[in-house]
Amino acid sequence: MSGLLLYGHPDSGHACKVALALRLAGLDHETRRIEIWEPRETRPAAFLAASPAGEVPCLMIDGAPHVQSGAILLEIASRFGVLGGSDPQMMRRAREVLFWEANRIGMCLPQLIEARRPGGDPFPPGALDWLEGRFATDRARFELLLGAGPFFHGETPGIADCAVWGYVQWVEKAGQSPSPAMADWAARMAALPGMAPPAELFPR
Ligand SMILES: N[C@@H](CCC(=O)N[C@@H](CS)C(=O)NCC(=O)O)C(=O)O
Repeated sequence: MSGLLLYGHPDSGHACKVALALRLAGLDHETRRIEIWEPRETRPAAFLAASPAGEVPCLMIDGAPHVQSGAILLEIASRFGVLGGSDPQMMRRAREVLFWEANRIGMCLPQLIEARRPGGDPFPPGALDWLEGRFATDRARFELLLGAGPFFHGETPGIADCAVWGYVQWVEKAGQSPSPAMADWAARMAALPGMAPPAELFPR
């Protein structure tokens, strides 16, 4: 067994971010699918011991659990010196984009997707309008942060690109439309060697 084991699910953009980072960095790893739509108590004991909240992603590094997608991305970059991790300027950039993503786009897009899931709990009145308003702001900020691109880390993608891609990959599924800059960036991400559909990232 390799030293890296990632627990995740194809419907989790948070888990997809980490899977993509491992693939782009060429880090040998295993993945294990956790059925996040089934009750928590049905999840494997080894996973629940590693991720006490029962959430994915959880990355085991040499047997030690790491949770929270942004923290995991920072750990991968700094520990292995990949995807911007070998350059302090790139790590500063990564932290800025990761915190923005977690607070903004990585908050409203998952909720907009959840609001459309058949069988999901209904959202309170006004919540969808509020989330859509936030996304409109985030879409404009995306362009500002990306700058001249082509990636958030410049000429080659880094952990910031992985973080933003986690949910921007599903912008249409969230009922939103990308800006031209977002659509172009998403197309560049989709063309990266190592990119794979979510179901392939976490096969059954
Ligand atoms: N802030 C966390 C979010 C983790 C999260 O919400 N995971 C969801 C899937 S996207 C999950 O595991 N849900 C199953 C559950 O809570 O039972 C991160 O960035 O990793």
